[in-house]
Amino acid sequence: MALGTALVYDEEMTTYKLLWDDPECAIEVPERLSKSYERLQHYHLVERCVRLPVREASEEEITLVHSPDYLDVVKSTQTMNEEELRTTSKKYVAAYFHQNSYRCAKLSLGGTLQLVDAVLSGEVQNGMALVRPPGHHSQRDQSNGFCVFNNVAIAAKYAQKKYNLQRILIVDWDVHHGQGIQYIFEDDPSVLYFSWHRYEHKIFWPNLTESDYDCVGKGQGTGFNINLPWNKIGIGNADYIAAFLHVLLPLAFEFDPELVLVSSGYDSGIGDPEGRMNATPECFSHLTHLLTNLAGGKLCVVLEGGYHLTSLSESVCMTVRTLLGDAVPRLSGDMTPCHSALESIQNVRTAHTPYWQCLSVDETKLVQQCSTKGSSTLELPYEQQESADTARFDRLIESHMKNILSPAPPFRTSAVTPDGNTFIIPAGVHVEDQAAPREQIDAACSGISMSHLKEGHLVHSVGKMLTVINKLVKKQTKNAVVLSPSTSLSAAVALQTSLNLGIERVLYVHVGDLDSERDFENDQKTLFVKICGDQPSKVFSKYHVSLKWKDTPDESSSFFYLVLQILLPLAYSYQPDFILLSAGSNRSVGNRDILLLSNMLQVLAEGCILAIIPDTEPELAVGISSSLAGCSTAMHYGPYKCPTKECVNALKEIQRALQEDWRMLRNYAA
Ligand code: Q9C
Ligand code: ZN
Repeated sequence: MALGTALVYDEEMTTYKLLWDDPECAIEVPERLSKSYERLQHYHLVERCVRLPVREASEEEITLVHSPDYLDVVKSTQTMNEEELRTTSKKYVAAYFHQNSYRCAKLSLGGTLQLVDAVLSGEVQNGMALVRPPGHHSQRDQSNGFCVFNNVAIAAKYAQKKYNLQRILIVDWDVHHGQGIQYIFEDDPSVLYFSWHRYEHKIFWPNLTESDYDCVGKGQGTGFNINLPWNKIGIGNADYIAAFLHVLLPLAFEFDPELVLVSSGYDSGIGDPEGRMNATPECFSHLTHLLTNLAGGKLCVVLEGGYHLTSLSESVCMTVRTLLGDAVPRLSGDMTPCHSALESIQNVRTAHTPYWQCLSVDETKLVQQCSTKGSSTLELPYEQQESADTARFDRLIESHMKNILSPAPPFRTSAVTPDGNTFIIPAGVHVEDQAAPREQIDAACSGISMSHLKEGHLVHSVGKMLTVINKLVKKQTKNAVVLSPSTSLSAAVALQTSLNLGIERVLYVHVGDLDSERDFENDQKTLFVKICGDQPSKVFSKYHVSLKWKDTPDESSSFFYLVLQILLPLAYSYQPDFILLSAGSNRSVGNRDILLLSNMLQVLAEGCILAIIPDTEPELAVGISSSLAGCSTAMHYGPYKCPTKECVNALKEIQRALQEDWRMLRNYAA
């Protein structure tokens, strides 16, 4: 049975604030926390989580990262008057202290460590710590950027020490560079740190040379620090997803972490006065879901920045909802990464090519960096923009959320099983027992060569599948798994039926041999991708692609590469309404690869997936149905290895042929 999601929150962390006038610090307010929590209550998300109490971090924990002298300074602020607090605050950059700062900083860190303990002890699957003060800017002996103790960095050290972890991934999606985390781990290969950040060629705070893409780590840690600087404001959903698919995730899969920590700032979201970026709240659902396939789903999300209260709180809700396993909303907007984002993506990929196999196998890639360096200083047009209109974004985000949040269907997952064989399906999955009437089956099969349809059990399977497809279309069930005696045939019927029912865009992914190949040319209503081990890769049309994929036979898999570099970019570009995933015979990929695929594809089509599995493979059906039911995030898909050059170069051809049509395939600007 699935483990739960933890939530750490204590209103005591709202008991410190800025006491004097300082425009730089004025945005870091207690309401950031209380409003986020209120919103979680509003969506009934709090009651679905396992509440964890906060605790004070110990001095020993604080000094895992900070100097005893700095600890003494922070401690001394407890008894200071306002004048003394001001003087101490001025010693640091963009920092402020209050008499309760020390207590709250201990709770903020202690709360983070509570979350790490709950996840690593197996008490919960994942969770979020809603804490302040934030952490990622603070350094060994200094406060910085509203941060007092470096919560996430200390959490990583704590997890290494207490649980003997060898590999931890830190994902910092805050809009600022977490330079504090970088400094702490830059020579340490056991912690892979990824940060994207507003940079604008160094004109944006904290204005550091070492925030650029060419800062890849030092000594033993070379290659384990990934900086993705954004050189323009207005970076949005397509850019963030492209950064995940083309930079973070391939390296993260190759790294194969045992724990993922997120420095989760929402100042990278729309409306934020600091970030001025465009990512909508549901983008954070996507980012979260894409990370659940790492580290067996052990994911600790820890609040950092986020200063537009509506954007912040809706994005927090999206994150928690996704941790709980709810369906991921569709991403709105045109999925075309902008030129500046692609430049940054290209540059960081090139900078890291020497250190990561999955980048270096890519021979055809441009080896040059884009010349964005040095052009810096005088690009100031963004500073002249009118200041962000907070109220306008309030209304915009509120109406947007009403549009994208559809009610959960009565059933999450339905299953069609061979008669008398229901026991293999996990608890909570609804087993369909109503077959559609024979006339409907015949109508659904017209035009499809159905020589085997005389077989009674196939008729029965197709009949029940039709009932399930009707439920999918009517939003009575979110997704479904069908055990079929002939998956090619069932998939053909499912495709035709879904189109007849008015679905506009179907993504149809078939793994293995297909009994009869239909003609998909110019049928914009279907994007068909076939993955097989023996026929060469081929682009029949932009809507019909055949991919050759074969791993060298051993325990590890490189399938993540195909999913990240081809399938998800295609799918994000196409924006399907419905996904058909079928497994045929003679497959060249393993069952856990198919599970990874079905888990990853759930970021599309609001999770509306129909998986068709041979009825001779109940283990696969069990895996898929628990993945679809949102209760197998604990799956570990590794170990991983890199694909062969032959595979990669074949995929490269496909990527090149299709990237004008399907823009998320692009990972360079030139
Ligand atoms: N005009 C966090 O998000 N001010 N800290 C920058 C730029 C400091 C942000 C001024 C921003 C600190 C956790
Ligand atoms: Zn920030």
